[in-house]
Amino acid sequence: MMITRHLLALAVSAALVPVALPSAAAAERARPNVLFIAIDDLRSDLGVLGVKHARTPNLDRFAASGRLFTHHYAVVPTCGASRCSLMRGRYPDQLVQVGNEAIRLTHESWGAQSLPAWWRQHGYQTLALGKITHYPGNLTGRNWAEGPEELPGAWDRTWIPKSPWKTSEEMMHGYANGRPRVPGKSPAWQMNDGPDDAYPDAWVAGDAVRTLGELATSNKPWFFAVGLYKPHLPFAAPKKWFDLHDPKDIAAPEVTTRPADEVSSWHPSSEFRGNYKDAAGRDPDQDAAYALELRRAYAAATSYVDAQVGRVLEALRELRLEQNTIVVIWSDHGFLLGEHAIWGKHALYENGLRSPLMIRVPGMSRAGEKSDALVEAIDLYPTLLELCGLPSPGPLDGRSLRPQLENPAAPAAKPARGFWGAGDRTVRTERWRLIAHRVKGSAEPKVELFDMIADPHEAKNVAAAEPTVVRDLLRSLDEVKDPFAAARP
Ligand SMILES: [Ca+2]
Repeated sequence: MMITRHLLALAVSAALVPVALPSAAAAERARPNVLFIAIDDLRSDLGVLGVKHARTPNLDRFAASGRLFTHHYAVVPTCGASRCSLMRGRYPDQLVQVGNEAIRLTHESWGAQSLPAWWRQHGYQTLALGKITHYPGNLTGRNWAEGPEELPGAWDRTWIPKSPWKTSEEMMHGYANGRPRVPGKSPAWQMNDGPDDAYPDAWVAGDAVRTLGELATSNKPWFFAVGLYKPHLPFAAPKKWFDLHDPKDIAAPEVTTRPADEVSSWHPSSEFRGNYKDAAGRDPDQDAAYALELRRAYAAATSYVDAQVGRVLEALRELRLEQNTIVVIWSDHGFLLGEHAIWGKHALYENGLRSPLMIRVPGMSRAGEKSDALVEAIDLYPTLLELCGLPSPGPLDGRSLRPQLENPAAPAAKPARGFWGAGDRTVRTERWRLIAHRVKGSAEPKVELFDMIADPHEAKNVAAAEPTVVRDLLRSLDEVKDPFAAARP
């Protein structure tokens, strides 16, 4: 099977030289399937990334069969906006696209060119299971009663599993055996001495396995998006996944001090403090034991979601779909577990934006070697266009990762950018991270600059000592459209 062995070469030549293909029908049959697995709030705590306490054998094994991007960055450190950027292949270009309502409130102007809609228009079946856009089930089915579907017309099928949780919101913030979250009262972590299906992700994985079985007999190429919910808060998992993590092995955050107020884009962890409460009233910034409990629970929830990913990948293998399926595993952003005295995302620091991305293309060269190039979530759209041999819907901000898929040493095409709040922007180069924090009523931002090589945990703001670097990086922020332009003085 020349076609499947050399899928990458074929797809690339199809994109560049469409006349070389024998016929449109043959091209459609030759098109690869895409399995896209989205994990929620998973920071780069993987065994394969050298994190000692991590127990992620399935993700590690997958990395050994594809390309792991060690420096992948979300564009916005919150679920809805990060997923919006991925679905568009674009940076946010208006304020609303920096929030969780990004897709629901702006899809009318771009939804027909969204990743699933575009694939669907080009002969793919498109399916979304679980949390893919912001709202689980894409606001269909048992929805949040908040309005119309997020991406109408993009999916042939979009759904959440039938499970003990009554609504998609309960599923997203679910406790064991169908219990919903009570905002402000529920604990931030939970351990249940039961099977994997005590929590929602086992139900998502079960539906994914069944659906792959149906797709295996399809004569149409498919794009199947599987959205898992963990390790998003609450950090919950069956006891067996906690048992993998000896409390002695869990380390404290490296830098726990809050950055200096006068330059800081720091935030007070509202999602964590507003929605969850420790029964004993402990605060993780004041109680080191509680901080370690939370960090262990996050690791356990990560091991739990890793196991569910493993079930889906094993089904793909057993169904003999691997040779014609591109697999992408992605997390929508990172999470700060007490670093900088933040328990949450919603921050432009390294741990808020950096998250795992792995891509496996059948027949790829140098599988298992990592790419250290700086890449962004918006790069996935043009990458998949090229791999699937589809035309581009128009200008995209992302760049295809084909160079890094062919050669893991290929350099980054651009720096990584990030956006948050009502005017904060960041740019990450190989050496620096600059964060420009908007000050209301002033044209001058307050600046944090970290030397990521000398100071990878962002302990020391060196902006005052590096005026030339600051000037150049502030200029580079303006190389892409400012989504906050309308709000600036
Ligand atoms: Ca998320």
